[in-house]
Amino acid sequence: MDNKGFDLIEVRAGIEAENGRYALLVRELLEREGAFLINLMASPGAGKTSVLCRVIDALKGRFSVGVMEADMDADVDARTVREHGADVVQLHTGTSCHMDAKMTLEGLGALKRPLPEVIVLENVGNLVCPAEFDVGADMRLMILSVPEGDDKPLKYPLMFTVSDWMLINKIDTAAIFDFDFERCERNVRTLNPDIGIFPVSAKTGEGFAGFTERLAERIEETLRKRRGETR
Ligand SMILES: Nc1nc2c(ncn2[C@@H]2O[C@H](COP(=O)(O)OP(=O)(O)O)[C@@H](O)[C@H]2O)c(=O)[nH]1
Ligand SMILES: [Mg+2]
Repeated sequence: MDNKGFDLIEVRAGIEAENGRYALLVRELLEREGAFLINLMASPGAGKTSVLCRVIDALKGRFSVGVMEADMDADVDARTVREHGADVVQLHTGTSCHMDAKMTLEGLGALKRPLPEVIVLENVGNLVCPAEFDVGADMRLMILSVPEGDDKPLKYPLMFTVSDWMLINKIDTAAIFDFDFERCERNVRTLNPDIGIFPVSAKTGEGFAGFTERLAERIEETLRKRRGETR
């Protein structure tokens, strides 16, 4: 007890340290098993599952693909994804609005062995909490959908700051929502100058060929290193 008359314990720091230890275990597992993990994050309804189905279709001829579907309670997305031929586990997070590294490690433990070469974690729909937790993924991929507005990076800066790549989904609706792509990019690049930005439509398929090609190259590069191969 200090002179304020009560104890002050920084629980947040403890949570972060524990999460960091589990994230390290996730990275070691991916390294050992030769797998690439994508942490897919977005608001509810932005198009995570729709994008995921297109990504599975594009990658499944080239890599084995697995999915971890995180949801507070439901399992509709797991069924949709299963129909696209990916090995899938459903993770119920209960009252938690995000996945942390410990839950991710548990999810990886539930996937078939050998682990799929590409594993996508569809995180809980939320732009705040998932941004705060490093789950040990190789890539943080976020989706902003056109109806959410080109000023969303200003409202939820952390998500845009920590992501490696960003998809702007639902570009088929751009005219209706008066979405300004240049303004959006300016807002994002102020926070994260190096972020990769890919405008797509999971509905029409526009933009997916270029995006999935770049994604496959990135995955291949990492997996080659994990297999100890040099180019
Ligand atoms: N117009 C349009 N609708 C989309 C697109 N992508 C997803 N949707 C619709 O948006 C809704 C939410 O998509 P879903 O993939 O379930 O989002 P999630 O909650 O982020 O997983 C569904 O009704 C989809 O059909 C798109 O590119 N264009
Ligand atoms: Mg979904």
